[in-house]
Amino acid sequence: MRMFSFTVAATDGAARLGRLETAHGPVETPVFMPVGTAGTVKAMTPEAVASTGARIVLGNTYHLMLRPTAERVARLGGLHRFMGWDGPILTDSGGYQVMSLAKLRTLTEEGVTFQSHIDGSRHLLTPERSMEIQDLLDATITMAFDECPPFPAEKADVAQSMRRSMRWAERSRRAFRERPGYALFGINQGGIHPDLREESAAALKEIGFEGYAVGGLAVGEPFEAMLAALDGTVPHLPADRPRYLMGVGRPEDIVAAVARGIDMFDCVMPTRSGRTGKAFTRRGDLNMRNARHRDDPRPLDEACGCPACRRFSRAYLHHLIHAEEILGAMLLTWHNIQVYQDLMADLRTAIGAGRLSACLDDFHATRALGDL
Ligand code: PRF
Ligand code: ZN
Repeated sequence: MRMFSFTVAATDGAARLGRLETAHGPVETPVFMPVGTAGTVKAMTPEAVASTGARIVLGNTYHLMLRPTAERVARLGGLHRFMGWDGPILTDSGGYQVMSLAKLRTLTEEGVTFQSHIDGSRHLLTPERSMEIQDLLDATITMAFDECPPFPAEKADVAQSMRRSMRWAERSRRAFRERPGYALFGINQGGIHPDLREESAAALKEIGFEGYAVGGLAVGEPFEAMLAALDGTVPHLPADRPRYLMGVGRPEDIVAAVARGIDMFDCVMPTRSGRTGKAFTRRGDLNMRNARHRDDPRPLDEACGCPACRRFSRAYLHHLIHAEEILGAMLLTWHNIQVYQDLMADLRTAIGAGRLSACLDDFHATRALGDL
């Protein structure tokens, strides 16, 4: 049986080049995990996702418990078989999505009751039920059940919320079914308050997890505040365990967080914005709806090896997006995931060679050139 492990192969300042070993294969870090909320990375086949270099995807407790239900996924052999992805899958625990998507939410010490955004049916999500659902899904990496306070919020409220999340983290650890090659990650909370972040880190370390996530960021606070919160959190997390910054972010957020010691990321940005016509390139972001692309025979990004860039012009992609053709969403999603995976590969190479700061300078200089 393959055991779950994390090894750091090289460091460069606070940044680390690492490797996760899991029941579903290895993952090199720093890593970006495409979001596959409802059992699909939207507009992508699993083969297409893998072709970009992605080795781990994210799934969501909240969406899958409502439809098609965790019990049905389990009867059909688990989420890997169900969605045709045999690599590692990390699932988020549900609380965060309940707060942003569900109706009529009631939060108590026990957990959160809510009404489905799909059919209005009532549900209760607790740390124990979240662990059970993620186990039924056969998640490679299970996330502890937590609560993410809104921003801005009173410090006293953030403290109370964080302490409840730490009690839920303890209940999550107890309810989690241990299996070789599988892992449970705790989630640090505490908003932008360094003392609360440190208290949260100490509580999580005391419980003990295979990895540590930083939650509660990228919820509307300024970029500088997020970086300050990371600086006040990461040094308190165990150096020998993977660190995951949840829901982040834009390429510039990711490079800044990698330089501060974060190993794992997920974000809907490359997939969601791909479906609305936004393309990420090394020289910055392009809105492919814009009329300036309509006669442009050039590829989206000369340096990109994805099918959108190898075979098609900006003019064609502009046309597809304008005509609301499904292929437009597919190609831009593919391209955006490719850009994210190439960025992560560049960061890993740079850390391994001890030249991360040159890589960051290059990243910012290339974006400063702009498009055209
Ligand atoms: N908690 C969980 N999932 C999350 C977050 C969190 O705080 C965030 C915050 N950006 C994104 N996804 N469980
Ligand atoms: Zn491309």
